[in-house]
Amino acid sequence: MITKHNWTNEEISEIYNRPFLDLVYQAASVHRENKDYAEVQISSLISIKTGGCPEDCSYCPQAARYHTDIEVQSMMKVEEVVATAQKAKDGGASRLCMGAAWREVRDNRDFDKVIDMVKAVNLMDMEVCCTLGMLNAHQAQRLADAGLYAYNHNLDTSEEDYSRIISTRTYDDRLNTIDNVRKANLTVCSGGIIGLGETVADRVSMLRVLANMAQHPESVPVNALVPVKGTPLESQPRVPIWDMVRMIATARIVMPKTAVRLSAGRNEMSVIEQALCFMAGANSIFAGDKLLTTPNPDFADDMAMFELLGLSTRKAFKNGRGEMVETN
Ligand code: SAM
Ligand code: DTB
Ligand code: SF4
Repeated sequence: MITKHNWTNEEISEIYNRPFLDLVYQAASVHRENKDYAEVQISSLISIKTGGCPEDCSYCPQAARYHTDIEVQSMMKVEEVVATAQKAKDGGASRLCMGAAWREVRDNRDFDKVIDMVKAVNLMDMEVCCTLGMLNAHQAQRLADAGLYAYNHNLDTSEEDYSRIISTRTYDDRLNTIDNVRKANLTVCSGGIIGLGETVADRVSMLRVLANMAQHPESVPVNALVPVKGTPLESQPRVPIWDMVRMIATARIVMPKTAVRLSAGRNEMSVIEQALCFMAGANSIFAGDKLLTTPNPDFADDMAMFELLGLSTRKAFKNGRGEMVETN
């Protein structure tokens, strides 16, 4: 199947709105043509700098301006990160994603420390990912030189809906960082959140931006909002599983070679619901009992689920170190 990069909203909307079982069937077929559908990538998250963020992302418990129960914590030590990475590796993770509650990276001692963390985890034969906010080209290159494999920077919602959710930066700021990440030859991880009160047209529009990138992101996380007390979105209703499956299936069809990650929200999903997401083309998860600040199923429960569903875990660097994943 040829990977297409000129999707229209109409085309994507037609896919998203197909009768549910047709949509899942088609997504499952695309998945089987392009991927080992029984292999799931496991990434583990670690919050290296928690809380106190100056941004106003209305979903985020780490924004300083909202009164959530998150305790602000200073940067973790490199040794602590290595110990956590080892636990994640022992639990079956092949990728470690280090997150910081920053608006952007600054060229200071904290960034030097992140560079040391990237080097240390890279030596453990794990794929290293960071999500640190906005980056300039030079900072992206420094991370790449340290051995970073992927950079996560989500679009979160559509361009049209962006200012309703975040006012302290623009969609173009987001796209610009993704561009800097690409130019440094890092793999791109970018996706979004559903359940923010967006319309189906917003979901479609966000998928169109991702699917029309000159090279598709190597991974696309689909997060279900975890409503956190104290944030403006604390009272949002839980995302229906049907919407989660539709979003995953549509992402799978429009970006056939991308790793589609069933991300935040698994703690509230049954194994059957998650099985439907895997059927619809999800082939990656975040595992470990915490996401950044909120709970997630623990490794043992996930391994039991994999056993039950006949899924296996993907090894690190299957497409080679420092190489782009397949041809997106
Ligand atoms: N500060 C950096 C940034 O915003 O890019 C990196 C960390 S930020 C917490 C990473 C991503 O977590 C956000 O882009 C968003 O998609 C996701 N996220 C944050 N809070 C969430 C929530 N309550 N539910 C679901 N996803 C959430
Ligand atoms: C992504 O798309 N989801 C992850 C990761 N990338 C950084 C974060 C989810 C955070 C959920 C809320 C929390 O635990 O703080
Ligand atoms: Fe800060 Fe990232 Fe949370 Fe936004 S999503 S408030 S940038 S930590």
